[in-house]
Parts: sequence; C-alpha cells; structure tokens
Amino acid sequence: MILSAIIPTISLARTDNAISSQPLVKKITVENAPTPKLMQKQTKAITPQSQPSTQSRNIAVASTEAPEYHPAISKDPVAGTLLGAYALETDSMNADIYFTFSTDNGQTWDPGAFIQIEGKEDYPALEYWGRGTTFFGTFCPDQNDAMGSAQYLFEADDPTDITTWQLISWDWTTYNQRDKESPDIATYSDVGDHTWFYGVQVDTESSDYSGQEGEHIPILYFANYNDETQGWAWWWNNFEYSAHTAIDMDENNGYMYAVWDYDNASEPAQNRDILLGMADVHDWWAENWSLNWYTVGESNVNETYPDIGAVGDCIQIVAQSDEAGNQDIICFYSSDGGDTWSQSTVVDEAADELYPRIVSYGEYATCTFVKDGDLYCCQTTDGGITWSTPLKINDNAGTVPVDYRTNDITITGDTLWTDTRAGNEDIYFDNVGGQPPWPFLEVKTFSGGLGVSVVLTNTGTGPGTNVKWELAVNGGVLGRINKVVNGTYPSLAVNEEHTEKTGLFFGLGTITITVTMTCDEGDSETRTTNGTQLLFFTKVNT
Ligand SMILES: [Ca+2]
Ligand SMILES: [Ca+2]
Ligand SMILES: [Ca+2]
Ligand SMILES: [Ca+2]
Repeated sequence: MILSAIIPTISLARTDNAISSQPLVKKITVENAPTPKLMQKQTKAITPQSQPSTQSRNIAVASTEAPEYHPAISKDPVAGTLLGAYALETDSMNADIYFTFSTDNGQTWDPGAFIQIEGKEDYPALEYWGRGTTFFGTFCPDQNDAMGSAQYLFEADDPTDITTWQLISWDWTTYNQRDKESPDIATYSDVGDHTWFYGVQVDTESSDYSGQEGEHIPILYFANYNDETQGWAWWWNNFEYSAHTAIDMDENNGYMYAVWDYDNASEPAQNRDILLGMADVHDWWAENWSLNWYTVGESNVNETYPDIGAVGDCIQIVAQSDEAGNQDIICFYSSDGGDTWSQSTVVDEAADELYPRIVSYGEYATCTFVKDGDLYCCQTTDGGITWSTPLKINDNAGTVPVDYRTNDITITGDTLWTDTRAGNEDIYFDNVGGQPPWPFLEVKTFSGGLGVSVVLTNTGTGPGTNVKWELAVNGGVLGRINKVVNGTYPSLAVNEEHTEKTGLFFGLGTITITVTMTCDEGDSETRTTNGTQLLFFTKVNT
C-alpha cells in the first residue's frame, strides 16, 4: 500500500497529533562546545585475493562457505563503475573487509582485494568522491584495535586498479577514545588542490578523555585541510547513548547532515529521538568550528535506526517509528536545506518494517527496508511527501537476514544485500531502478583559428530537451570585441555532438570566451576560457 501523511511545513509541528504540542524539530544549544583534536595518519597494506562468482537474476557477488555480510556499494556515475565492500568472517576471532568492483553494471564482479587486520572488522561504508574516479570508504575496527578507536580511511583512486588502492588509519588512543560502533562516510570533492579532504566520517564511540568523557557519543572525523598527513576527530559528550549513525553531504554546496538515534535525556517524554547535526564543512577549512545540533522526533515515540540523503537542499531522513505499536518506516524531509521540516510515512503495515536505508537524488529518493526476512524498496519523486508501493528485491522469499545495514543502494538502484538462500550468508546484487535517465550538458572542446568554434555534447544517461546554447566572445582593446551566436536543439541525444562557430570576426587583444547551455530537464553548463585576437585570427588558451 502507499502511505503518505503530509504534515504542514510552516509550524514544524505535528498539528494532527493531540499528544504532542512540541515542535518536530528543536534546535539544541550546546554550552562549552568541544573543539576537534588533531592526529597524524598511518598507512596499511592491501592484499589482493581471488573469489568465485556465479550468476542469476539476483546475482551472487560473494558466495564462499564463510559468512559474508553488511555490504556497502557506491557508483561513479560518469564511468559507471560500481565499487562494493562487505565483511567476511573467517572464524570466531577474525573477519576482514573485502572490496570488489563491477564495470558491467553489476553483471560480473572482480575478485578485488581485502584488508588483513587482526580481529573482526565490520560495517564497511563507501562513497564515490564526486570527481575523477576516486572512491573513499571506511569500516568499524575490532574492539581490541587501538581499543576500538582505530579510524580507517580506504581510498581507491581507480576502483578498477587495485594498485591505486590504499588504507590510511589514525590511532585515537592518545585521546583515550574507544569502542567505535558502525561508521559512515560522506564525501566532498569541491576542494581545489586539497584532494586529501575526502569529506567527513561519523561514528558512535566512547571517550575517557579528561573533561570530555562519555559513553556512546557522536564523533566526526575529517582531514586537516592544511596538512594532508593529519586528521581531526571531534566528539560530543553532550549526547550520550547515541547509536546508528549515518551521514550525507550535499554535493552542490558542501553542507553535511549527520544523524544518530539517541536517548533524549533532557526530555524523557520524547523517548528516543533523531539527533541531527548540520554544518557547512567549508567553515572547518578555516578551523571555524561550527556545527548546529537539532532533535527530530515526537513525544512518546521511539525514532531509531536513521539514514539520511541530501542533494540540492532536498534532505530526507528515514527512520523506524514505534508510534503504532509495531515498527514502521517514517521520513522527515526538507526542501530548503534544513530550515523547515515535515514528516511522512514510508510504510506502516502491521508487520515490523526495519532498518531503512535511503539514497537521495534531489526530489527523488529510494528507500529500502527489511520485513519478514525480505528486502523491499520504494521511491519518492516529490522530495519525501509520498512513497510508492514497496517492491520485494530478493527472488527467494525469507532469505534476507533481519539485521542492521544488511544492504546498501546507489542512486541508480544498484543494490547489494546479504542473502542466505544457499545456506549461509552471501552477498547478492540486483538493480531495482533509481535515478531516471538524465542529460549532462558539456562543452567538449574550444578551438580558435578564423573565429572560435566549440563542440557541444551530452555525456549523461538520457536525452536533453530544448537545449539552448550561447557562445559569446568579449574583450579586445577598449572592449570592442563583442561577438555572440546562439541556438536551440529540440533534443540532444547521449553522446550527440554539434560544432558551433562564431564565424570570422575582427579585433585585437585579450578575449574571454563563454559558453552556456541549458535544457528543460534542469541541467546547465557554463564554461569560460581566454584567448587572444590578432586581427582575423583567434588563439584560444586551453
Ligand atoms: Ca580482521
Ligand atoms: Ca521521540
Ligand atoms: Ca509496521
Ligand atoms: Ca557465504
């Protein structure tokens, strides 16, 4: 069934609920906010290894006799490469994190590599960086690995070339940290030459650091923007008994949104709430330690197991709710970068719907959850207000472990999950549909000569409609060069190319060449370059 409880956005209050007159979202003022602590990084080796692979409609990605579980997946939307990770338990004392990749949309998976560390690593998380072919990841250390304080950063500059993979780590026992639980990572790539600024990791851990002690408290990690050998850790003992973190970064503006469920001790009637931290990570580059905290949730309801997606100021938080006496999936959503929030229901049948995960692509988002041993997905196309009827992903009924982080999903619907159909836990893949085909307008080349010419194209996954373009040349001595040509393509197919020219013009001096493209689907492109005009001849800087 489809479910949509649309709550008015203006007051932030659930006006339909007589029990609660409290606002849904409340700002938290933190006295004596902590500052981050700095630590040198270390590196570890990665061991290549082989693994078998078989195929069906649901595709087996990793299916040894050993238990494989807690998969993560991310996609490079330009190259189309999928990178996956999962934990493999070799015995009761050891599990390792395995990484695998696919260059054919998940039909076949490379043996990849695993990271050999003593003890049981768990809960990998992966994210495409947003630029080039780079991915970053992390995972939870063993509880004896630096007392469970070890922070790991996996980096794959090219996911298809294991020799480019590396593992960086930090040992936070210097600051008496311990007992990390289940980390997540969000990436950000608009960082100029500071390419080691991967983004932000979040986790829950405990601290014995004098004056900043706490049990099960939120912690954020990020690179030192000014020194690639260092990283920061920033823990918040104001929020004890937090759990189940997730983070996403709005790639359009560098805002990060992190969530935990936590014990709202200051207001016991709230039961558990969602703790939401929002920050502009650009501030941190200047060591301007700014992070705004909010609680999200209702009185007399436990909101738990949150996940979050954010793109283009559209944010969706999905979580479990026990308001109806069983577990349902709810969504808190915002379309203005977190200024105002509303609540909707994703699914609320009588059975327990558990462990939601979400991937957001603006107004569109895909949510998965587990029910009765099956994995389901549903979508919103209106920013979280309404949700489609859930579809079952696994072919065989009742084979998905009812377990936190038993699956992961990409924006294009590529899903990895744990499945026991063959008698033990294996990793399976399927595509459940996601972001619709989309144009990506691009200026392929600029060239000079007798006038300026450019090659315009669409490198996206779907055609662009009503593509308007303009090519403008300005400058010269006394600004006398001002040549503009423009036009419209009714449709621009994927990889279709057009060469557009200014034609001959006359002038002398430095020029600026600007190309703009727009289309009805909303994609736009502006590219600028400089050149020199020598009478009839144009030289373009490349
Ligand atoms: Ca291990
Ligand atoms: Ca609550
Ligand atoms: Ca339910
Ligand atoms: Ca297995």
